[in-house]
Amino acid sequence: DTLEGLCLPAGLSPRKSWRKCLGRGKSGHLCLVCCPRDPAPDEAEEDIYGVFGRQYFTERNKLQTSNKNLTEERDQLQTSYNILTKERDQLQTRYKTLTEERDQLQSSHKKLSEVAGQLQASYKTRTEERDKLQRDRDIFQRLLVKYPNGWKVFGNNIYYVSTEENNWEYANEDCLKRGAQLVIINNQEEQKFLITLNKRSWIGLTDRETEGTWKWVDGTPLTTAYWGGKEPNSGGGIYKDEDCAEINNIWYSDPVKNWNDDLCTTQLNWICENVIN
Ligand SMILES: [Ca+2]
Ligand SMILES: [Ca+2]
Ligand SMILES: [Ca+2]
Repeated sequence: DTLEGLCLPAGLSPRKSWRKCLGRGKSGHLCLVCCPRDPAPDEAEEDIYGVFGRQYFTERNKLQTSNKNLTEERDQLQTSYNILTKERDQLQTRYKTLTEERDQLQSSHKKLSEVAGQLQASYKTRTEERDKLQRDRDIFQRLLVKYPNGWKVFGNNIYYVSTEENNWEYANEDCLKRGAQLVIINNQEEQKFLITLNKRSWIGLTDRETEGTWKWVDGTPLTTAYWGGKEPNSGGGIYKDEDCAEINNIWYSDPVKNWNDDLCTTQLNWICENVIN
């Protein structure tokens, strides 16, 4: 089928040509004369494998190019994947750090809230204390005007110890003149306070109306008493009819057992009491 010859392609060196005869026509053989170009291995192969070889090599070249492209794409994807993996790891680290920071902030916020709550409570207490002190100051300022000298405050009451001595009736009248009354002892705390005044004194208690039935000057009956020894003894048969009560810290040293009933004409100091309002 083939016949070797010589061909001269433009600008290239002379080379062997070859031809391929496709078949017999009316006027003889129908052949293709081919001249190889410079130097192409594929075409050299084509020289060997012919037209069908060309299709094969074209396809192969396409596949090789495609493979090369795919390899490049794979490498790019691999690089991208590596970068993305790295970024994901960084983001995970960042997320972890942020989560820890958030937890710390939440913890901090909780502590600060507690401190704020304590401060608010403290502030409220201080404000209440201040208001009470202001009220007390106002009360004492009024008391200073109303009760100049010789009056002493205990709880919500104010007390006056006389400087002179006189009988129970005089003492009672004197307290009324001072806008007060002879002291009524309502509880043990008040009893103990009166002892600190350290004066044998009349108190506002009497059984003048009915012997043995002791009443305070405001008409209320005696419920809790602090009699000393065997008092009240109404004179114990020696003195008659002791109807007025006194605090007697001379005879009795127990601060909650020192009342005595005495003759109402006895000359003693006395204690007046008034309620602060
Ligand atoms: Ca009282
Ligand atoms: Ca009596
Ligand atoms: Ca007595």
